[in-house]
Amino acid sequence: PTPRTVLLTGAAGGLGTLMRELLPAHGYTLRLFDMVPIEGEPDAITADLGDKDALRDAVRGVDAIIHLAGISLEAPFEKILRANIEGTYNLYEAARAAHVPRIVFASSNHAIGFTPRPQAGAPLIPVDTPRRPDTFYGLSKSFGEDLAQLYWDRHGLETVSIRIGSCFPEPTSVRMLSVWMSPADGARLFDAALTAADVGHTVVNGSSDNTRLWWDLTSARALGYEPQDDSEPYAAKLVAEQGELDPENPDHAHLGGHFCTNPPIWPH
Ligand code: NAI
Ligand code: 15L
Repeated sequence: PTPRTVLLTGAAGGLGTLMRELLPAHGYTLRLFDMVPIEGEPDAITADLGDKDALRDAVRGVDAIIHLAGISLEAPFEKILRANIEGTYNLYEAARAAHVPRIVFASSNHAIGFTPRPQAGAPLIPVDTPRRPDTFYGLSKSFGEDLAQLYWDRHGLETVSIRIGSCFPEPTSVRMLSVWMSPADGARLFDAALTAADVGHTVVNGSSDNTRLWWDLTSARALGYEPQDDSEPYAAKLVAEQGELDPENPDHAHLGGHFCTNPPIWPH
């Protein structure tokens, strides 16, 4: 059956706010969860992913979960460990205990961020490319994908792991022209991930059908995703401001962009 009531974790964040606006039109009723309160949403659950009692109550009776909550950029390892690694484990345990059949996991391009960006005419990055996290953040997404595989193999809990490129209202860099996912395409991909039959654990690359695409969208399309948008209308302005990507610039060499070159944030 088509899932209707969906728990949205990370509902207060940038992507969560966009999906709160867009997913109801696809027929979903959302239950909202975030550690920060959401203005105008008195029924939202305000709790941390470390709060197992709150998670047990939050997952009760939902048809599926979209898991966005967590640290969305590089941070010290201990913080990533708590929010993204332990937090995602806590959510999966709550879902397993409550027999929630499916989770859509917000993975990231940074799980494979050290993959060289394809040069013009080269094959697109396939979804089964080896994991090459570019940060502790990307490592936590790699963990989440493996956790999802474990919960499918052991417990029959399905997941679609979406390696999101850059989902913002508009692309803001030349790199983003290649990995941008328009919010409307984001909602289409979440909808496909929630409704496709028999996904087991499926990993997909998540972006619009950009002219300058770097990765392969075949596994996303196999879920029924039909992207409608392309970043190219934004290209002339961004290229005029920033120039084309420079093959000699290490910030431009990999899928993960400057995540690969920013000074590491070591544990402390
Ligand atoms: P964001 O940082 O705007 O939102 C994350 C939300 O999670 C925040 O509202 C925050 O309060 C909440 N959160 C953080 N730690 C929590 C905890 N321990 N317990 C409960 N809530 C907690 O990030 P954004 O951009 O909305 O991304 C959402 C998800 O999608 C993240 O998991 C991010 O890693 C992933 N993603 C997003 C991309 C994008 O382009 N926006 C690209 C790739 C992945
Ligand atoms: C991500 O994983 C981040 O959560 C988001 O803020 C962007 O930085 C995005 O990747 C990106 O690579 O542009």
